[in-house]
Amino acid sequence: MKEATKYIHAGAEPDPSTGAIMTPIYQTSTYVQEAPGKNKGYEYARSQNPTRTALEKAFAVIENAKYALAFSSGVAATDAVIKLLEPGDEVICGNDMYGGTYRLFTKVFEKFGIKFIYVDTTKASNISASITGKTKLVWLETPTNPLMNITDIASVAALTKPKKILLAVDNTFASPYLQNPIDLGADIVMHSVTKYLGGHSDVIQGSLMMDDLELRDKLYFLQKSCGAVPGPMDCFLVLRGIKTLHVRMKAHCENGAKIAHWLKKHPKVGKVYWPGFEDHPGYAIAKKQMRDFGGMLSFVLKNDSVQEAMKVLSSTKLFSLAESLGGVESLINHPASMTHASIPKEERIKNGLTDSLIRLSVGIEDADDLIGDLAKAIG
Ligand code: P1T
Repeated sequence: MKEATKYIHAGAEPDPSTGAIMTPIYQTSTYVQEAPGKNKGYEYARSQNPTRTALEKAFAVIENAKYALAFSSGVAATDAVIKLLEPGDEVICGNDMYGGTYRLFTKVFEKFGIKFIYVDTTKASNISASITGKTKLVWLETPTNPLMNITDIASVAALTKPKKILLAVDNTFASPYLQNPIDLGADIVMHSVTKYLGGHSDVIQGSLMMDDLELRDKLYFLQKSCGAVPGPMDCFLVLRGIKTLHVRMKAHCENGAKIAHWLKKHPKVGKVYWPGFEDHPGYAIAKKQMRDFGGMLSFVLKNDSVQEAMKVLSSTKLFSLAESLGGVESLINHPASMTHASIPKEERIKNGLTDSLIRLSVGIEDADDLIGDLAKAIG
């Protein structure tokens, strides 16, 4: 099935009771049973909900996975993956990642005896050097948030598979339209559905996709036991969002490329972080494992002044100053004080996330209008 058909028909079956083409919002907490234990496959809405079932089927289809689970947020999905582990287990993860993931790892799970080792995952040798007998999981973000670093998923899978170490990839920045980690050997794909999958900045949600039934069952057990499930209205909104993913992503990529090239030529702009530049260290890998380069990019001003960066951040009109990304409208963000504020300053700076870094989520407005907005703000 070609992409456009896949996104529109993923998980979509007419509703069995009415034929409704869109799966209804089953706004119910429980289901009436014919006799104890005799039911139609739905018992209690924390465990199952038909709107969520339709969405989970769609999630699996769009990531070329056999199974998928929906969670109440991206961090809830990540939380479920880490809960597969036992005290004493070790996780190798990237040194550039969403601040909330870092906070979950360091502030919540470390105290339960799980050890996180942060390395530059763009070099597979850094991962192999950190593997011990206790390593149970490698957690990758690619492209990373916010520095747009690229890791070769297939090379990392070649390291983890023979050692039976789980490989999970946070595919939020790419979206399934640009990259399918399961096809490259990952065991679990995670999405902050809040972003490109929802696509309209109106939902907080997360998902996990996987091929292995035993792994699915363990994660389903955690989903229903810990209870971080999305409501049916949110599932409906995401079912609707997915239908236009391919159309939106094409526009995000086109606008992202135009703005990245424009910024690169701007006399006041310093480094631009975008994997579509031929001189980006991850360009060749991005070209191999992604279908295009996406709508996320970061940059610093040439004079690297935090004060000047703050002026830009508060001067744009079409780019709204806000956390989050992946919606149809453009956003501008200051990672150091906003999305990545929970990472200690020394850690951030050591890994290249400076106080003057500006991150853009390029939306699907007219590119010339977006460039005009940035031109005025940069001056
Ligand atoms: O916000 P939530 O749906 O819980 O997803 C968390 C998350 C996980 N992974 C990545 C790569 C993310 O970017 C996020 C959320 N990020 C932002 C809110 C942000 O502005 O970067």
